[in-house]
Amino acid sequence: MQQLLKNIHSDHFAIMGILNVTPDSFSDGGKFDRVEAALKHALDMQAEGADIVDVGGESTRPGAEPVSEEQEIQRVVPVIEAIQENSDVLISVDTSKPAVMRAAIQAGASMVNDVNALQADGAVECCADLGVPVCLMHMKGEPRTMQQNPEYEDVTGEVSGFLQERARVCVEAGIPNENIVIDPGFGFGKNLDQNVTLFKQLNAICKLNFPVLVGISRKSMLGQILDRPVDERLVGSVAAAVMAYNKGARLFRVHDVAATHDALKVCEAVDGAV
Ligand code: 7PJ
Repeated sequence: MQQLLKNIHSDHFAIMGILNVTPDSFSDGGKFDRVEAALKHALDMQAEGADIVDVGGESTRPGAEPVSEEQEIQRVVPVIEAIQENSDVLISVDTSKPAVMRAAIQAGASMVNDVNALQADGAVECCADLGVPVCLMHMKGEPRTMQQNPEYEDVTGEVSGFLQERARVCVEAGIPNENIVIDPGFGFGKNLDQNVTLFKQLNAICKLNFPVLVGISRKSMLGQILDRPVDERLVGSVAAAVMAYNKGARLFRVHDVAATHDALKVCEAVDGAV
């Protein structure tokens, strides 16, 4: 994982394929709930060009109820073990709970992806101790209520300030700079206007000197722009990935790996041309 992060500066990108193992996930609807189906989906995504598979056992969709630590571990650990036994794809765990981080890394994950930017008690110390890369994401509020009228004076300034501060806290706790990835958190406590403004100004986040990961795939901001249901947002999602690449993002958390991979290969080839 560390090597991958070293390689994604300049024009190179990496794709993180989404593997939800929740019964109420954003768009997989629990289809990949069982370990075997999850493993197959992970292998399919790797074949389509995913560098990382992001395994998540807690739904963070707006309005979702929290799950217990034990429940989350029971959901993600068997899936991570199965992937790690059957494939060399890198695995990240999408969680905010230190106990889940620890169990997941022990099972074979090599990165922590936290929508809560390691703000839970003990999370920063846990990741410093585990020695793995972390993705710090901005969210305003908490998933259950975050879409109820979020307000900002300057959305990009606030997101950027927050990410810099979280990165500082991580470095101070012993997580080296090169193990830090940042993410503006599209759709997490942001309305359509705020998401679009933040996207337009994504360069500002990319100037912070950490690799930037974006998660826009199939999100409701695209649904609002396109007026399309979640299963008809492929083209919009790929367009958004291309735009984010052009603004400096290099890590892409997506459902549709093959299509995104093709689009970004074109970006990379053009960007890398003399
Ligand atoms: C994100 C995430 C994101 C990171 C989710 C969904 C909602 N992790 N986990 N960034 N979104 N780092 O996939 O639609 O945007 S869950």
